[in-house]
Amino acid sequence: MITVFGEGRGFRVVWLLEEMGLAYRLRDVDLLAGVENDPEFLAVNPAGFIPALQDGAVTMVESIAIMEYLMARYGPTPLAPGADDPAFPAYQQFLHLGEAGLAASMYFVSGARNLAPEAERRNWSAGQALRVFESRLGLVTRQLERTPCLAGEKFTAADISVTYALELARRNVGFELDVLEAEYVDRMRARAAYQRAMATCHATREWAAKAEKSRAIDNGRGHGVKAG
Ligand SMILES: N[C@@H](CCC(=O)N[C@@H](CS)C(=O)NCC(=O)O)C(=O)O
Repeated sequence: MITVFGEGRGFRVVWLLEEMGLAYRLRDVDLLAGVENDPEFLAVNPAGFIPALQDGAVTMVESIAIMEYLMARYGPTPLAPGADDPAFPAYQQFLHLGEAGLAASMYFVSGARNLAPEAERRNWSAGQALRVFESRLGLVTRQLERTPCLAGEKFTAADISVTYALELARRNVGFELDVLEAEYVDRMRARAAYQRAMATCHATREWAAKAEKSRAIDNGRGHGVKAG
């Protein structure tokens, strides 16, 4: 049985598992309660971050690497176009840009805005992370002007990667997506596998509901937004 430890970016993994129709179980990890109080999880990932995956003798971290592992081991799947597919380069690029360019940057903006002491909320590094996020988002928008999904006509794991990042930005710092980006996220949310993943991921559901309530607070494209 495949076990996914923790939500957060673990939502990507659960969504992918639902798209692929693979059996799994989700094991909650409560970061706010302190991972030091969860020795079973620390035995799986001594570094204490989520998500982690266990699949028989395999233990892995890094949500994008986990998705690549699952698609390679249990594929082939149209979620991962092959190297000879014309969609492959865009697929690879956006699969990784979703974490390395978008979610990783936004994670630190969110930390500064929501967790840092008041005087450090608009520190230089948080500003830099926001600028990195926005410049990479520009590539997403340019691609969506051309095609409905990031690798072209067809939905792939690159869309799972990037959708998570856009939802993170919207939920955690009230980042205002433009019309094209917001319509894209709506299309992704309409997928049956996304909805099954949401039904499984109770912490993600609660996070989304809380963010929805405080959506009123924004000043446009992430500049001057208040902590959500
Ligand atoms: N690049 C990693 C990021 C993992 C990550 O930062 N996870 C967050 C929650 S979504 C976390 O566990 N933060 C606590 C920590 O890093 O100690 C991935 O894609 O899995």
